[in-house]
Amino acid sequence: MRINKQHIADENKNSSENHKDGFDFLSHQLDKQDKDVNAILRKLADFQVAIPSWALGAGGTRFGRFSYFGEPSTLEQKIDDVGVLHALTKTAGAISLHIPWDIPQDYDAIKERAKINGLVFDAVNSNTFQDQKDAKESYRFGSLSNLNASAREQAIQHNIDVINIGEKLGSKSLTVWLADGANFAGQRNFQSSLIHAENSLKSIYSELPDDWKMFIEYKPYEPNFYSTVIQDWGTSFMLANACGEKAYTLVDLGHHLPNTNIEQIVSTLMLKGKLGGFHFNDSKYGDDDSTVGSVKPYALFLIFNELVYGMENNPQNPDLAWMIDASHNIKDPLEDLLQSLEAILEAYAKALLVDQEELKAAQERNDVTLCQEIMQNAYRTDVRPLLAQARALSGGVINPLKSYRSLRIREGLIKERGMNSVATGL
Ligand code: LRH
Ligand code: MN
Ligand code: MN
Repeated sequence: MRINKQHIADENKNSSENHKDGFDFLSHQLDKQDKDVNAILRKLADFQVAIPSWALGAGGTRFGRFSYFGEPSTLEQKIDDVGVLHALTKTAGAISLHIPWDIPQDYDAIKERAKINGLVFDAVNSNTFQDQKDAKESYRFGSLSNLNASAREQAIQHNIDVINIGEKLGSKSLTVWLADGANFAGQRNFQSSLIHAENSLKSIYSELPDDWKMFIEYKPYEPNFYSTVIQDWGTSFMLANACGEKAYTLVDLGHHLPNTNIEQIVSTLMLKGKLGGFHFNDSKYGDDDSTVGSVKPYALFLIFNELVYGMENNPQNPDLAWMIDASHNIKDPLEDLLQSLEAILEAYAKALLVDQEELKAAQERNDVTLCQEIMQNAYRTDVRPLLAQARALSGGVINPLKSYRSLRIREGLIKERGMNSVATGL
């Protein structure tokens, strides 16, 4: 089912009275604080988050996977699902493909499908963490850092193939995440692993088109549980510098050890002009990939505060590639993504409310209490009417989750695809 303008108008008619009350109250309050409500609305409306093709089916754990009814089983269907999110929110205008899970068969048809849904192709993601059917070499002992030169060559060539696929779709960036590492102490020589990884990344980088970027994602552990070759932002930053100016670090929120100060990492990378992309999710324990903002919303706000500061003060850092990287085992994936999009925009809107001038002045006076008050005042503001207003002005719905249910989207997908469809991917 395709959501059309009439659906949106009908949905908004039902919610408009409540929304108007909430928005009028909030914009009046913000006016009194000298906030430029229209400028905030424009920023919210412009903010676009890519949806990864692997988030549209239910994820799994190593113990099992429970498919969700009406899951998309083809790339076309995945694009349609992102189209649903975008039609409702006007915030999800891009899809990020994982190769080889989503190799297009007919490029023109795929591009047309994306266009109909108002989507562009964001970063393409390579996959050297699974052995592919009929592959000559195995990645059992690593890919870009494997001791065996021909396994490294195969992984390099895969990344080049992914760039070529992305070029045909209009993508402008490649994201590399390596599972390479060791499960046991003594298994690998750290230095030779790093040297191989660096040389392999340089070989991929040398094939990167001029107007492309390469994002290097880091992660401390999993699937390897003793050491990971690109374990932290420092290693990623070092490798990005070794590759060149089109290479950047990518921060995935779940890829940190507990209590890591992610906002400080963001700030340092932006100062150095090397933050390229961002993967949103949330977690309680490790790389849980749960709904954005569902566990640590204040931490997300603090991260956005640094992102907003960087976007305003660090012209040396390019525009960022935003993506949700989450995958679930039990919830309706589309409902979950709607919740994540809302949480991202909420944190962004709150960060936009931080009075940077006032904060700077309080910092200079070492008025620690006031510094904290300024942050918490912004955080405690209920900004949801701003999000709804930005969405409605852009042609989306006031309340996406409510409309998703009242338009019976999942029921329509089940009718179309059946109860037992299975998404490709994780
Ligand atoms: C690794 C990761 C990375 C991958 C995705 C499938 O944990 O977050 O971004 O490409 O999972
Ligand atoms: Mn990620
Ligand atoms: Mn991850």
